[in-house]
Amino acid sequence: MPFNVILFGESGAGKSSLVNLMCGNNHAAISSAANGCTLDATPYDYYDSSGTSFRFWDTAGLNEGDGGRVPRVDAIVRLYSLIMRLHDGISLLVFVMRAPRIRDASVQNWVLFREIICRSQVPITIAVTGLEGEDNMDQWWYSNQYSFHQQGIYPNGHACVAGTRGKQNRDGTHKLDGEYHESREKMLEMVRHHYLRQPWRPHRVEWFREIVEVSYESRGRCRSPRERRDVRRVACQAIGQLTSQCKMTEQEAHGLAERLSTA
Ligand SMILES: Nc1nc2c(ncn2[C@@H]2O[C@H](COP(=O)(O)OP(=O)(O)O)[C@@H](O)[C@H]2O)c(=O)[nH]1
Ligand SMILES: [Mg+2]
Repeated sequence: MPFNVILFGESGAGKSSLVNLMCGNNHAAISSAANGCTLDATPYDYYDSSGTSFRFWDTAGLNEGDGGRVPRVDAIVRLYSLIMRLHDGISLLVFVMRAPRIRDASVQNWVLFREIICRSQVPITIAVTGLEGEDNMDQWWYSNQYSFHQQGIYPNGHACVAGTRGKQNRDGTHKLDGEYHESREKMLEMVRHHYLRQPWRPHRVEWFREIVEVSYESRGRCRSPRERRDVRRVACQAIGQLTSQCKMTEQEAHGLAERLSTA
């Protein structure tokens, strides 16, 4: 069974480009349009030279929602359904963002995936694209990591890359061929180094359903007082995170929790 690796991030960050870069082909559609072109999650299999198979999931972009406050609920729900669908479990999340700035929506996506959906059980790495102009792409991380830490973003690993080959030269080569090949090695090395050999199984996120039950007490099945306390604690924590860190209103958080439970 291949190990599932999910790439997520805003539209236009370079997710599809990085899937192609790692797989060494052009199977994932790349979009220069603002809306992006990946509507649902698409798997791309890659057989690594180390003998391991990976399944890279190119996902819909999580765009900023109304007023730029929350990631779009639809995109979140789609991603959550994907996670629930992956019965072999998840081995790695790759958060893709475009240099130079961490946008608010990126921070919220990070929190949502790492702390709320995966309960910190799956390693998350960052791939920063758009660094072809740097003399030393890797240096970018060391010059900027402080601002990530300030926002509570502590990735398990990082790769500073160029996800494009750039313009074609007259002889058929491309301007950024060197950076592109270097980036491919860095991305694959990051995946090989950080993926979970024992994938995290999605049924554990069952608790999200419980949030809904707790939100709508009358529908809840019978539980012992202790169980109820535990469920309530987890639910309050999750809804608290959705509201404080993802800047959702309580009503939005409950609405999302309800949609997730049926996704
Ligand atoms: N300059 C530059 N452009 C990139 C880089 N990575 C991707 N792109 C371009 O950014 C646009 C969006 O990329 P895409 O992979 O479709 O982003 P996605 O929406 O996250 O899948 C495309 O025009 C890519 O060619 C990069 O590292 N540098
Ligand atoms: Mg795409």
